[in-house]
Amino acid sequence: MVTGAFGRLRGGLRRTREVLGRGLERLRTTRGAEREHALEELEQRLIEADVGVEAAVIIRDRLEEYLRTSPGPSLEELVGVIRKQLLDLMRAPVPPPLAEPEERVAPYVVLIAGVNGSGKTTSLGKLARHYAKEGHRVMVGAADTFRAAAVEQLAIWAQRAGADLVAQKPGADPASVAFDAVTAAKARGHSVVLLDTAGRQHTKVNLMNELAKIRRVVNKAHSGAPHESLLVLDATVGQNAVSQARLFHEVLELDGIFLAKVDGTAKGGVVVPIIRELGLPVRWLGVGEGIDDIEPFSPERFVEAMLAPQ
Ligand SMILES: Nc1nc2c(ncn2[C@@H]2O[C@H](COP(=O)(O)OP(=O)(O)OP(=O)(O)O)[C@@H](O)[C@H]2O)c(=O)[nH]1
Ligand SMILES: [Mg+2]
Repeated sequence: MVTGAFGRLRGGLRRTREVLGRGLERLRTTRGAEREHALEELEQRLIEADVGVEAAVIIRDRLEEYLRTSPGPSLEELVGVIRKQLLDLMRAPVPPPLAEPEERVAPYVVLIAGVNGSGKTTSLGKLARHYAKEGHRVMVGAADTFRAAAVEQLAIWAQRAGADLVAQKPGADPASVAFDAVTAAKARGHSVVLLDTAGRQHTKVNLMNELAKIRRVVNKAHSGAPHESLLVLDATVGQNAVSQARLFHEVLELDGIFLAKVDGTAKGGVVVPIIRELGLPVRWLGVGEGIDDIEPFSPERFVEAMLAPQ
């Protein structure tokens, strides 16, 4: 794991942590009607951190119950109550973790999708570097043929990561590029293929169908592929990420989420409704614009970063 990644994750969740910390402090130091008010406020703060209304109400109820039996709690105790609740909420039934790229399935193909500007290309660059560092030979396919600049941007990331690139002219059929990339990777012995796609609004049916086509064609190039369809979500959009994920999931049968831009948002709590309401695993967190600003998702580390003081 990247040194300092936890620091960056904590840095990213600083605003969420401060907001919750202040709420808990008020809860600890008040009594009676004022405490009632502090509970209301904390519930509101949780909703603002985008954990979802359902989770916010569950956590509030649990805190209320705790305060009834322990009217003078320490801050640590209150943090402990929220920590346990958040972890329980994130342990909702989620499909088991996927197999990591294995020799047996090589090349392991990852299809990357998402709305415009969510962070797809950057996140792909981070994944390319991650897999290259693990000793994989990585091929990158430029299936975003929509803008000429998209290929150039991807080529830079591929070079930084030490990955090879397959691209065609702007305007080419994205499914054909994806097919070429997977076929070339098979022929040249790459063990991981990462496919970049153009940003698309989840409400545009024809663009969503194009993704389904890429998926089908990739499967023709290599049976079992794509082994992983990853949706890149921008954490700063909060709850809207959940509806995006729902529609992409319908078309792509997603295997997981790459939650980008967790740094600098107070909406990091959105991982809770993503896991709970969609039953999709969050696989990765993007915690900055650099190639090493990636962190595998772990509920424990995430909750720790969200709550731990100092
Ligand atoms: N702070 C921060 N910025 C990020 C992160 N990931 C991506 N970005 C920034 O988000 C912006 C968009 O990133 P791209 O990777 O180009 O997004 P995209 O989804 O490929 O965009 P399109 O291909 O145009 O749809 C860039 O300015 C990135 O630097 C992250 O984890 N943290
Ligand atoms: Mg892009």
